[in-house]
Amino acid sequence: QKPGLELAVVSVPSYACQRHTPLLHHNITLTDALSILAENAELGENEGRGVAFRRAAALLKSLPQEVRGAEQLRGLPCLGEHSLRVIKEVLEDGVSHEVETTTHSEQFKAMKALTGIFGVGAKTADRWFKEGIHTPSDLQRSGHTLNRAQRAGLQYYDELNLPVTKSEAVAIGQIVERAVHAVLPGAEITLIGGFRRGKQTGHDVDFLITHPDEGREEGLMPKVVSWLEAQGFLLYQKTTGNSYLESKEGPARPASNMDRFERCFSIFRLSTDNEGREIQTGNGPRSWRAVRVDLVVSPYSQFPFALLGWTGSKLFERELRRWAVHEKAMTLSSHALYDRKRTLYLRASSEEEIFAHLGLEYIPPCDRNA
Ligand code: DCP
Ligand code: MG
Repeated sequence: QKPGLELAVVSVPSYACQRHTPLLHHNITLTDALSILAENAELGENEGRGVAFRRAAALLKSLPQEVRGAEQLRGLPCLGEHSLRVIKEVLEDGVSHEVETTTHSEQFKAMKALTGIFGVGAKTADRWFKEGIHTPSDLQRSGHTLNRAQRAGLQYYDELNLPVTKSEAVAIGQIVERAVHAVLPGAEITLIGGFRRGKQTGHDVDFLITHPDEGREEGLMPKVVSWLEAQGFLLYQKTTGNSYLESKEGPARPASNMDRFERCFSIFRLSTDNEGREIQTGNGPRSWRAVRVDLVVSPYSQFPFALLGWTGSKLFERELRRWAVHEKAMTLSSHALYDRKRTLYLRASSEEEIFAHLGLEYIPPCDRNA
């Protein structure tokens, strides 16, 4: 063994929620390759395969050094046979044949382009692909009947695929704050999702809204939306009510990973005058852009769970839930934490307390970039 080749790692824990995963890490080439394969699996609705590639990539993101040879991977968890094969190929040849084939495949390119339309999922995209629709323009010409979300997605396609910058997120935050305070003074607004983890860009901007007097937040969203609409800030919105209390399954046995908070999926019209950024359209440049914004309202007592559940990353969330079930016999959702052995709900007034309940070291948002 040449000195320096051995990674300075004694043992790496196997759940991503046990590790610190910073935004900037040392193995981008490898994680980019694995992410392409994960994405391809997800687009093909092969969730298990997607998760396996995501877990392997997350493991590499948490390593303190660059991996230079396959021998450095000995003893590390989360690296399945397929991921290892890809990693070795990239280490030896600089590229992986499978990754190259994937990125150049018509199907992958078309599925990415079509699911890049707001309101279009893998199932719909696949059906269209099989009809010979490969691009948003093909879809436009096809004369297919689209729902309201998809029509907006097509109309603002280019802009919505432009990364949202941190300063745009801050500007949106100021608008959201004005709207929320106009209809409910004292409400608290928190930037969540990727921006809370320290990302400098995102595909959307996510906000969590709550009020210290539990109950005051009920029915808040329609009022916020009316205010925003009246001020001309919304290009599209769809609000769904809170269905947590009516849901029969209860927080201990959520039917899916989707939470049941009052929520608004929207597209904001954001002025770009202060950004020095002009948006090019078919009708020439203009001084505003479309931005995807998600608003979520949580009752105060559920706020730490909502905050933890909405900060991500998606894999980090998945790993937290998996840890809770398999290692602690607990069920974690964005609403609550339930201890199945003691048959009781565990209260928490901060994210730190939830990690403590789960027997995990606290991982700050900036280290949840798994
Ligand atoms: N989330 C989740 N399950 C959902 C929706 C969201 O667990 N069905 C959580 C995990 C995400 C966070 O909410 O990290 C926000 O979702 P995004 O899709 O906006 O993801 P990010 O904000 O992490 O990334 P991006 O920069 O692409 O917006
Ligand atoms: Mg986001």
